[in-house]
Amino acid sequence: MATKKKESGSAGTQTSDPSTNGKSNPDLDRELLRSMLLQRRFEERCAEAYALGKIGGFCHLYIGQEAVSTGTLSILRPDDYVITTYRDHGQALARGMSPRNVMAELFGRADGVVRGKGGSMHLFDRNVNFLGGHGIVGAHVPLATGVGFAIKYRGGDQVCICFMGESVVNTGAFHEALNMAGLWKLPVVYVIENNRYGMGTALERASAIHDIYERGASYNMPRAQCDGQDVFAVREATQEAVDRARRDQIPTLLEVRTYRFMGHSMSDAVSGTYRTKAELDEYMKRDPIMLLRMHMLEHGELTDEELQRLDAELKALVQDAWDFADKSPEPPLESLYEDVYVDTTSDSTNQAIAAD
Ligand SMILES: Cc1ncc(C[n+]2csc(CCOP(=O)(O)OP(=O)(O)O)c2C)c(N)n1
Repeated sequence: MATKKKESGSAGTQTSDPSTNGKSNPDLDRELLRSMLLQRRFEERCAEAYALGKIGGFCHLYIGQEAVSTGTLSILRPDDYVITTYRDHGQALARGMSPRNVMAELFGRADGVVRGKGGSMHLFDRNVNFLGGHGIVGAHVPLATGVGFAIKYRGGDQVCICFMGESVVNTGAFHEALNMAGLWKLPVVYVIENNRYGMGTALERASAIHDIYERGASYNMPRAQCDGQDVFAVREATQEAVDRARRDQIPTLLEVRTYRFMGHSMSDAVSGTYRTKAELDEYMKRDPIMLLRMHMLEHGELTDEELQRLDAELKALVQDAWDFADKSPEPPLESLYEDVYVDTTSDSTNQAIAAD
C-alpha cells in the first residue's frame, strides 16, 4: 500500500520505519487485521443492539476509521496514555479494553467499564491508561495537555495520544491547549481524525484552512498528514511523532485523513443529506480493512480460509460480549451517589496516587 506523508516543523526528524520496508511481516499484519476486524464486527452488533433498544442515549460508530485507532495505538507502550472524544468504541478495543465490559457499558449495565454510568461516549479504563471518552467537543484537549505536563513534571518518558475530530480545531480549547504544549514542549501527539464532516457540516464550510495539520505552525509544533485508510501509513506517521515525544518531549499535530462510513450517530441515516451516495461509495472503495486484507493476500500472508476462521472467531467473541452484557444487572439506584467526588482522604486513594 502506498504511504503518503507530509512533514514539517522544527523537530521533524525521521528515526524509524515501523512499516514493512517492502518486506512482509505476517505476524504484525495479522495482529493489525485482527484489531481492525474486531472493531468492525463489534460495532455492527452495536448498530443492531441500538435498533433493539439495548443501547440507549447517543451512539457514534467508528466504522471506516479503524486503521486510525489500530495504526496509532499499535505503536504505544502499555504505560502510555490515550484520551479521546465520544467516537471511542474502536479506540477502546484497539487499546485492549475488554469487549465484554465495553459492551456492558454500552448496554448501561453494572459490569460496564464505568459501571454502566457513562455509556457509549464515556468509556474509561485506568488499567490501560484510557482516560475517556469525552462528549463535549474539544473539552478533552486541555486534559491531554495536562497529562503531558504531568508526565514531564514527574520525569517520565511516556507519551499521551489525544484523538479528536477535525471540528475541534475551531474551538478555543484547542488553541489554548496546543499553544501551551508547544510552548512547554510536552510529550503529546494530537491526532486529528479528519473524516471531512462535523455532524452534517463539511470541513470546507467551517474551516478557513483545509490542510488542518498546518495549524501546528501557530504553535511551533512539528506537524504531519497521512492517509488514514492505510494502517501502515498511520503507523509510520505515529512512530515518528511518538519517538519525538518520548525522546525529546516535543508534541506533534498529526492530521489523519479518513472517512466515516456510517452517519454521525445512530440518530441519522447512513449517508445523510449532506453527502451523496456516490461520494460514500467512492470512499468505501478504500475500506481500510479491505486494503489490509488485499495487501496480505497479495503477499501470501493470508488465505481465504484463514480469513474466514478469523472472522468466525471474532464474531463469536462479540456474541460472547453481547451475552455477557445482556446478563449483567442494571446498576443499583444507590450507585447514582457513588463516584461523584474523589475521596482523597482514604488510604487506598492516596496509595494509588503515590504509586503513579
Ligand atoms: C462544545 C460542543 N459543541 C457542540 C456539540 C455537538 N456536537 C456533537 S458532535 C459534533 C461534531 C463534531 O465533529 P468532529 O469533531 O469533526 O468529530 P466527528 O464526529 O467527525 O468524529 C458536534 C458539533 C458538542 N458535543 N460540544
